[in-house]
Amino acid sequence: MTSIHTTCPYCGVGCGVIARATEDGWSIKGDPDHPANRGRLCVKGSALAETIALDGRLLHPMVGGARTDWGTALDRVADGFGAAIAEHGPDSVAFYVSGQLLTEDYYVANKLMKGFIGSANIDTNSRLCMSSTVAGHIRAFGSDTVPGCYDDIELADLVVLVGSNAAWCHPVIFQRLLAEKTRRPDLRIVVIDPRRTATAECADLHLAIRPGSDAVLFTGLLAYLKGEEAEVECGVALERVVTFFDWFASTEKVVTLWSQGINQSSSGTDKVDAIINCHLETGRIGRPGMGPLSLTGQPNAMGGREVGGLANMLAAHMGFDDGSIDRVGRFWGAPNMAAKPGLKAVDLFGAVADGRIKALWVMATNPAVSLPEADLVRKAIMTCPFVVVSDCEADTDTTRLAHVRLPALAWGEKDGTVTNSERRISRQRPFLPPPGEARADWRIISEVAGRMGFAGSFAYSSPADIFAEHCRLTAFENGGTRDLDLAGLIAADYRTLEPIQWPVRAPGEGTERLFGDGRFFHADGNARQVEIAPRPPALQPSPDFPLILNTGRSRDQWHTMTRTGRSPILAAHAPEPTLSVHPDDAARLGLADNGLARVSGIRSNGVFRVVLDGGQRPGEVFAPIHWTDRTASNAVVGGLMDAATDPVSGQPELKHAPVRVEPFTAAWHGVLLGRDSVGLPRDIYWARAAGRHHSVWRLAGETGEDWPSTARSWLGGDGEWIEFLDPHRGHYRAARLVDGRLEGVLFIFRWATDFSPDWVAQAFGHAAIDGDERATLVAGAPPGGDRGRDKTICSCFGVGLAAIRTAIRDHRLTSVAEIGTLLKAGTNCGSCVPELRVVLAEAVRHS
Ligand SMILES: Nc1nc2c(c(=O)[nH]1)N[C@H]1C(S)=C(S)[C@@H](COP(=O)(O)OP(=O)(O)OC[C@H]3O[C@@H](n4cnc5c(=O)[nH]c(N)nc54)[C@H](O)[C@@H]3O)O[C@H]1N2
Ligand SMILES: Nc1nc2c(c(=O)[nH]1)N[C@H]1C(S)=C(S)[C@@H](COP(=O)(O)OP(=O)(O)OC[C@H]3O[C@@H](n4cnc5c(=O)[nH]c(N)nc54)[C@H](O)[C@@H]3O)O[C@H]1N2
Ligand code: SF4
Ligand SMILES: [Mo]
Repeated sequence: MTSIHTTCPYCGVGCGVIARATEDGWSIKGDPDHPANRGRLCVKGSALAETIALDGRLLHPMVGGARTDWGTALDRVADGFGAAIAEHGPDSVAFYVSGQLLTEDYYVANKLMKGFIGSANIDTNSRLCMSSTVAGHIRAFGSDTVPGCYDDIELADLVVLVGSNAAWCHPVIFQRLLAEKTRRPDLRIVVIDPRRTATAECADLHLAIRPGSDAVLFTGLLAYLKGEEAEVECGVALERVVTFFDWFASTEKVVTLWSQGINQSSSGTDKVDAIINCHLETGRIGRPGMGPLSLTGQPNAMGGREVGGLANMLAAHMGFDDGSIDRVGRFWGAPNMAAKPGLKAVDLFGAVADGRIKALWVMATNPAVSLPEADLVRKAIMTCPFVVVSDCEADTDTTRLAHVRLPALAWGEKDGTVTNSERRISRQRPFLPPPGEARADWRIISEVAGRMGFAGSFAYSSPADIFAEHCRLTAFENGGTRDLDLAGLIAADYRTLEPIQWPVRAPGEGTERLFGDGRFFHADGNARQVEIAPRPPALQPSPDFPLILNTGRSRDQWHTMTRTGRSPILAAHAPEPTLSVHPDDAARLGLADNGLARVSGIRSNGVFRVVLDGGQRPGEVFAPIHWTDRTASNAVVGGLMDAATDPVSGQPELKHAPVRVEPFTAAWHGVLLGRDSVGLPRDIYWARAAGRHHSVWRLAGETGEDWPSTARSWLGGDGEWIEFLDPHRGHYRAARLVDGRLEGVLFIFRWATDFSPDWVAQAFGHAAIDGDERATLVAGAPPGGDRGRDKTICSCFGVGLAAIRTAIRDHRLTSVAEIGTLLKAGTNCGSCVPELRVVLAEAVRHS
């Protein structure tokens, strides 16, 4: 039986997984020998096998919407870039790449742009993600170094999570923390986040600070640690702040974890340094159980930093000083070394918009959704004379805008390395054959380089070749002057490479921690405490836009859903784009729980399902980032965000936008189940979620419709129709069958409802619908049962909220462990444990 050891393609925890062939597909399990997860997986990792089907994949090169062969497509790309460079110079072209590329892909893209095209206009979506941390590290340490490791989290006596919802976004690290807390209840957890998140639910102390005030808090902490007077106005009662300061001051083993609540800010670099200052002041860095530890988002955010994927870094953790440019140029034998940093993501798309960029190549990212001012970004891409997109998916909001689409290998097919948040390099190994004509990104880029006249320097035959070259560059004239040194991996057997933490100066010798010896990478060998003057977010609420929109992640989806969106298991937790609103705000604004709201930003608007959430601060609403024009009528939060950036890092302020929220008053509500894409208009509300053999659309509209004809335009006209119309109550139900097979159903109600026709969903799995079943298709209720939609809490075992509440009540359950014993909920991946704790606590409050 085949079994392949590889690495999860989602978050920066970098869990090892084992893929095994089974009779009917693949099983994905946690790798017990991988040091990041020791066998654990979260719900996204556990559901990977559901995401490897080929429907929706881009399988052939496409030029101008028509399928073509690779030779033609690659010529077209090389010509398009070559012509722009010849006419307008190297800075008239740009690559926009991604932390979801493998290190080898990333290395080749960077080398082509910075050494051979002769521009540094290559930037990455990590600009939106980790760039403030990179800049903060460099200012403090003289290098972009993560000093510690995951084991420190378990060795600490105080773990502070700032702007991190690790329970949902780095679930396996969070589970390691909770397991240690169970073993050692004295271990304290502090969470600093304006929202009461699943992470905050598990904390000993939650500081629900005013958004953007982290630097006030941490400069206050620094003053406290120095014994100075501190004034700390951050929207939290002083005694809670003092408790945090006391705990921090009096605990030697402190680890501070942070993520996007810190980075995605117009003062993110300062916030990072405000945190690091407190660790430098107390000398708590690089020793077991202590240190600042940034949690990286994407599977290879770190690898991208290592090769120089950011426009302001050159390669192998070297910058744009003359010595480095000369050194890298000699190593590459490069004819056209870039002499200065290139455009950072937001500016890069600004240059696309104003016509300075004539040719753009986007790889492994979806900027039409994920950049701030996403509507302007779309317009910019549409006006760019030549746009290439490499992606695994055929139809994304970005691939739609491309002149040339290039099919890339996806996870399970591609082969290379990634680096996780603790500097650990792991292999991603293929276990599936390349589908269609898809190719590895490194190969696509190398072939374009060859066609541009650089064949000799891009003659790679495997990712192992590229990795060895990357390792040699990190070691080249290093002599201990640079943190990133992979000398010990140059001759390693790539095939069997075991997970290892850099620097690896000699074979087999990884590095758990740096800086424990007090030596840093500034010229004088010291670290720097950067003086911070806290600044508020760029835009504040105004009478027109009185609320603050905060954005981030949902538990079971990944970014723009191109992979997770295929899984019915993952869709169950949050099938619609939500807006979390404090009940007092909702009452004031006339919003109902489970109703709809229109959110208007300065440039754009969207429609979201309202969720009342007492864990929101009044005046602030929260929306997840996952919905696109492919999965919802109008819920791209990127369009609502402003493009204010951090002056040092260039990272945009993606956690803070002034908005207005109003009820979206629906005249009707509906549920549609169908097999393929259906032709829904964008002036109604809809959101699509994956089902087993179909998709489910939830619908609502502001004006009435002629249902029989509307149903035909949405579901397709031909075939056999079964219909039920009750004009008096405003109900309409219809099913369309073709050759006895169910193709689609539509249910319309006048009132918002939890209606979930699960019995109809099953009918999509049947080859033909028999007489008895036909009668149930347009029934308003299941053949004798419960009609409500239950919120899924445990995705692994499909356990819903109602069942958990009933079990707690009927069996007088008092712990998460007891719920697990009875219902299995929470016993596989553990991602839902924080939610189970909330349900338990509520049940206790109400009993
Ligand atoms: N399920 C899931 N997991 C993921 C991803 C995913 O798409 N889905 N994506 C991965 C990626 S690329 C990334 S970058 C990480 C992101 O991981 P996280 O950063 O943990 O996730 P986010 O939800 O973006 O934001 C974290 C928190 O920042 C808080 N926040 C907002 N403003 C402030 C503020 O001013 N101060 C503080 N202290 N907090 C604030 C938000 O309320 C939010 O709870 O997740 C990774 N893991
Ligand atoms: N408002 C707001 N906006 C945000 C954020 C936020 O918190 N709030 N977070 C930001 C952050 S931290 C991030 S990381 C970004 C993420 O945003 P994006 O990077 O835009 O989102 P993804 O959906 O991950 O896009 C990855 C694309 O690459 C494709 N892909 C996957 N693997 C490969 C591969 O190997 N090769 C190729 N060629 N293609 C591949 C996928 O099919 C998908 O289309 O969003 C940012 N935008
Ligand atoms: S925590 Fe979950 S998403 Fe992140 S790497 Fe591990 S299994 Fe994958
Ligand atoms: Mo990210």
